Amino acid sequence: MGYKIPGAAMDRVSLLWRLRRRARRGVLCMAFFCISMALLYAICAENSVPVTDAIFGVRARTRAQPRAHSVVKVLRGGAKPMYIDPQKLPGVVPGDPQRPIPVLSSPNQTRDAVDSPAKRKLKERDPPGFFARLLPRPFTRALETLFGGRRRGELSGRVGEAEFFGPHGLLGEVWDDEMSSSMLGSRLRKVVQNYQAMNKYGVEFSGPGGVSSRPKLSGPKLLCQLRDKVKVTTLTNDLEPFSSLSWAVQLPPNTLTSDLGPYRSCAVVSSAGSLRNSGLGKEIDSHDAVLRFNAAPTTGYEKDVGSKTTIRLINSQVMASDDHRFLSSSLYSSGVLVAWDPAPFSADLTQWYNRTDYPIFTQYQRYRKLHPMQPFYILHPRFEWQVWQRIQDNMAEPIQKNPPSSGLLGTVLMMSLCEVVHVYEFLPSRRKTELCHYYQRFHDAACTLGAYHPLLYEKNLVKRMNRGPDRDIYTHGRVTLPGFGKMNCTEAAGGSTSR
Ligand code: NCC
Repeated sequence: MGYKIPGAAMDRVSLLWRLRRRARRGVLCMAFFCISMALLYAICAENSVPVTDAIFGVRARTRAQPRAHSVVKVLRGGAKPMYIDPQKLPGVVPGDPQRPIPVLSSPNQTRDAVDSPAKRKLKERDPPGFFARLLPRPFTRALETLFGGRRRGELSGRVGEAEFFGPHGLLGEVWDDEMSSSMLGSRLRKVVQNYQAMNKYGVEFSGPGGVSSRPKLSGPKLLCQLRDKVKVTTLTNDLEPFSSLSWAVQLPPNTLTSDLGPYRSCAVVSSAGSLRNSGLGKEIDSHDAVLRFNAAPTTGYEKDVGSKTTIRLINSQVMASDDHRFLSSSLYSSGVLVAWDPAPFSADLTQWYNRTDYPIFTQYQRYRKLHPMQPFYILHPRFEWQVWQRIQDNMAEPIQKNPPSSGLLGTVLMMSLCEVVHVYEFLPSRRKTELCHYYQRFHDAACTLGAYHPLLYEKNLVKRMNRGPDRDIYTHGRVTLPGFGKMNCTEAAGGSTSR
């Protein structure tokens, strides 16, 4: 006689079986849902930033981004934020001080003569796999997203950031002065190209730049061009339309260059993450004047960045955003303040005054009431566009039609006040890292390579103008530039290309 399952037990077994079946279906549905979401993300995300920016404007998007995490502030209207596991950071790249640093670019090499090392590396990179070539791009992207291939290099797309910044990264050992947007990964490249096409400030440009046939000037000639064509100037209280406004008295009567300097030696301290563990603090403080940017602190970072701050150059976003507590934070209340805001290319002051990117003038007035004795200047927008023009004239491709970063503006400002200027970690040293700032913990290649600002090209220009050896860049992230007052431009005009 066979064993009979009693009715109640039978019910329980079938109930269990049904529950298990439902659970399995549930898991399958969830998996299907996750895969569809990942596919959707992979297909849409690549275009979402430029499209949102084009339709609603950069500020609308940045405002809409969550404020809780500082990573959203990586780029002034730049690329999508990314989150990276700090454990996966390439971190400090150990360098051998005894090893000669290969000179990756020489002042007079022409673009066509040789491919740059970065470009060569790009060409040598593994071709895409067989399956990757068969599958349409959205599917390969989806697979990358699903299996984590994009997590590290979200902004640079095809090329992970580790490949840019690591020991064998595309950035090489010392910045290559022919870096171009084609070397960026697909995502960052798209953001950059988007800004190259967008023209928010009405840039009108006709110069030798933007084409590969433009003349490539020697370092000394570039320096003299910069000196002759760029005038560092700030707003004064006698300038229209300010002179007729009730608060004009708050503006200084003289320009910054007539009030400050000359200094013998100056340091410009970028905010780059590669300043961490640099031990450069003492060296930086040994300069007669030190310029820092935006919200970059010194307290707690003295060993790496020093403690002296003579001038702080701040963008209008810092003045306006609640996060920075511009009016109340002690970070801003010592030294000389210099502020700037992107203005129309025409540098028409009335137009700019009526439509600033951020409320620079309202904040300026409030701050001046609280700190009437602190010197506080506002850069004339003509200056930012003159610097932009120098970059564009000397590049082989059209650059972003947005003002240069505070980094280059501050460097040129110091060149007009000092005999010699050392710029730290603007051109990344052997410590190069995707860590955005030395004082924050978020990672984004765009901080170093640019998105909104034409930072990539700014760095090309600075590399060409550098008078110091490549070793200084490699070990200290240090660039040496002569002050405008110390330049011998008759020699440069005679065609001298020597260092
Ligand atoms: O990041 P930021 O710059 O304040 O850095 C100051 C200057 O240091 C150089 N830098 C920085 C980081 C890095 N990894 N490499 C670098 O070479 C750059 O030259 C940079 O200009 C700016 O230029 O004003 C900028 O300001 C920030 C931001 O507004 C402030 O940090 C305040 O939060 C911009 N980020 C955003 O707008 C979201 C940044 O794009 C440019």
